[in-house]
Amino acid sequence: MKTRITDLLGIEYPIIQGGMAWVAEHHLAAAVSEAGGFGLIGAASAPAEIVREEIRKAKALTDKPFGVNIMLLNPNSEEVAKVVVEEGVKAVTTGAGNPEKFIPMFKEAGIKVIPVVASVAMAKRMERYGADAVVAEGMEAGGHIGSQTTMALIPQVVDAVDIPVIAAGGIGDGRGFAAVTMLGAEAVQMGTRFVVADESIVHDNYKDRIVKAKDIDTVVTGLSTGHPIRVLRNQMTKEYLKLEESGAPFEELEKLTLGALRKAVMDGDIKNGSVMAGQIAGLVHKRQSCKEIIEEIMREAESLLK
Ligand code: TUI
Repeated sequence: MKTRITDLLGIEYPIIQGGMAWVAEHHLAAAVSEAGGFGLIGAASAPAEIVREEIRKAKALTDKPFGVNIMLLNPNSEEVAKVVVEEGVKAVTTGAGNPEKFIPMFKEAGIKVIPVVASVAMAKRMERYGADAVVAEGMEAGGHIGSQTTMALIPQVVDAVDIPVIAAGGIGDGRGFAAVTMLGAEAVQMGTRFVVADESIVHDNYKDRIVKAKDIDTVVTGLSTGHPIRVLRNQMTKEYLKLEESGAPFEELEKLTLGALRKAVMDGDIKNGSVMAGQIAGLVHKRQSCKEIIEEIMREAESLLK
C-alpha cells in the first residue's frame, strides 16, 4: 500500500510504532523497521548520550529507515534534539508539547519532522511551521493524552491541513487501520500492540497484563494536574485517584508516579508501577513478532479496503 507517508519515510507499509517511553528502544525500533514499518526510539527522559547509543545500536541492527521520538516535557529535549541531528535519522516525531523551536534545525539536517498533536489548532500550527506530516492522536491512546477521540479528531485534522495525517489512539488491528483510512489518514501509529511483540524488551508481567486486559481496564490519572496519563488500573492508580479526589497536592501525587513506568516495564511490578497502555489493550490477545503483527494488519486492512 502506497501513501504519502510510505513515500515520505521510504517504508513498505504505512505502520509506525509509537515512541513509547522505556519500551521503544533499539531492539523494537529496528524490528519494526526490518518488517517494513517505521520503528521509533522513544527518547522519553533519557540523557542525550543514551539516545545517541540507542540510535547507533539500531543502525547496527537495520539498514532500513527509523526515527526518534522526542518527549518535550523532558528538560533535556534540546540536547536530545542536537544528538539526533548529529547522528542523523530519517524522521523525528515529538510528543507532549509544541516542538516549533526545533523544526528549522531538523529540516536543515534533512530530517523529516512529524509532531504528535491532539487538536486541529496544533495540527494547523505545525503545518505552518513546516512539519512534513502530523500524527493526530486520540485520547484512546496510552500514556500522555489530549481530550479528543480518534474518531472525531482524524477527519477534522484531515480537513484542516494539506500535509499527510497519521492516525493514532485506539488502533490495534486491520479493522482499525481500515477505519482511519476511511477517515482520511495515510498511515497508523500503534503503541500497545507492539508492547507485547516478541522483540519488545518489556517485562513478561507487563505483556501478560496487556494480553489479559479487558475493554474497561484503563483509567486516566492526572486529569486534575493537567497531565492526564492513561494506564492500566492497579493498586497505584487506585491510590492515585483516591488522593486526586481528595485534592492532594501535586508533590504527593508525584511520589506515586516518579519512576513508576520504569518499575513496571523493567522490574515487572505491575501492582505499584505505571502500566501505560491504550484502550485497545482489550483487543490485544496474543504475542507475535513485529513482522507477524505488521503482515496480519496489512492482510486484514487490504481485504477490507478492496
Ligand atoms: O507524548 C505522548 N504520550 C506520552 S509521552 C509519555 S512520557 C511521560 N511519562 C510520565 C509522565 C508524563 C509523560 C507518555 N506518554 N503522546 C503524544 C501526545 N502529545 N499526546 C498529546 C500530545 C500533545 C499535547 C499537547 C501534543 C501537543 C500539545 O500541545 C500543547 C501546547 O504546547 O500547546
